[in-house]
Amino acid sequence: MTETETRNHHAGKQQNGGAMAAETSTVEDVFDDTYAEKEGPKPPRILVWRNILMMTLLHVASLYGLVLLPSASAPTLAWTVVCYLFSALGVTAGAHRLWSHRSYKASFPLRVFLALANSMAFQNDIYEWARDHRVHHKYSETDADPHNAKRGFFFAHIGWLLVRKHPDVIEKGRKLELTDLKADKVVMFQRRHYKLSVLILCFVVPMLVPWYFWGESLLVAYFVPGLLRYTVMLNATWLVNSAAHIWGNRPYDKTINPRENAMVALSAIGEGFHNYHHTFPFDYATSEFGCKLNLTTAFIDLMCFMGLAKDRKRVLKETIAARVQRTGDGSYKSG
Ligand code: ST9
Ligand code: ZN
Ligand code: ZN
Repeated sequence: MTETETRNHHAGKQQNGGAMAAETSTVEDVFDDTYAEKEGPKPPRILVWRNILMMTLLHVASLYGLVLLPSASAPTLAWTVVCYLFSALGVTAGAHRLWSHRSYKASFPLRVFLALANSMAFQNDIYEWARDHRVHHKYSETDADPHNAKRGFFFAHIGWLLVRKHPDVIEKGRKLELTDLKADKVVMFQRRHYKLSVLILCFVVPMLVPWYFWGESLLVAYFVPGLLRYTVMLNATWLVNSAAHIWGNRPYDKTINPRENAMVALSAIGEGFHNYHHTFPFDYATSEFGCKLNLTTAFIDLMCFMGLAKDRKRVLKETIAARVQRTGDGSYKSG
């Protein structure tokens, strides 16, 4: 980003995010243009060998899962898709749109459902996920962003989980207002019992269901709906941080890195409209176009229809149009 672009970036955020967020956002997810990266050399990169080893093993085991895929029965394949979608919703509708951004309200039973789904996703507990995600929005593409995409595709994708965090992530994260998360009994219960819930929901349940109900071999049941599903879902999530911060159009704000990326939206069940999302982080649909390529929005709508959720926040059409005119890159298409 050039200096002029950086200034525009900040100006764009101040004019839009600042004013609008004061009215519509109840959490600290709006870009903070007062933060400046520290001068001088960057802190050394400290590798975390345990994570490097575990992630390598997981990906190698998932390749074996791919080899076993042709020998999985049809119900096992269907179950793999169910586990993928269930765990993905725990991240998209749960940790992301509900707990990080408070873009809608969810009843107690729905929060329990989403917390269980979130444990199946094994992406850190909801509290930690939401805290990291709020720093990601507030200090996007700076040293205080946990997966700062300026450090390249690999770092934004998986590298950030393999090294110690930049001290600014922790320093800024500690100053965030997180009382809403601390006050949510479901979030704190999941945090207290996180390891056990992951063991049961991410590994044991996906494996035992096909074995018990339709006689799938334990080998296939462990490697396909278990490990392969988990790895694909992780990579689909990480693509939002890597690909959707690098490739795609910027119809809403050309001064920020996040992009509209349809492929990412598809695999991440609606989370690839990332230029829109970083421009209007409090919108429950994370996209201007509702349910289009956006299963998560359809799910939240269904929950509202069933009386389990309410108060979906949305951005006015006129506000979007004005923003497109002011800061868009000219690629905007309606619908
Ligand atoms: C995973 C997460 O994959 C993926 C998140 C992706 C986010 C995507 C967002 C995109 C939008 C949404 C799209 C959804 C799409 C979904 C599609 C689904 C198909 N603030 O952490 P430590 C404190 S996880 C304040 O050890 P190190 C911390 O509390 C995968 N404080 O830092 C602690 O304090 P204390 C599985 C913070 O040592 C201290 O600092 N999990 C913050 O640098 C040290 O914390 C893994 O692989 C903060 N932000 O280690 C594990 N951060 O001591 C990965 C930290 O007082 N994690 N603190 O308790 C780790 O092993 C480590 O965190 C580390 C850093 C090695 C990465
Ligand atoms: Zn982002
Ligand atoms: Zn977000």
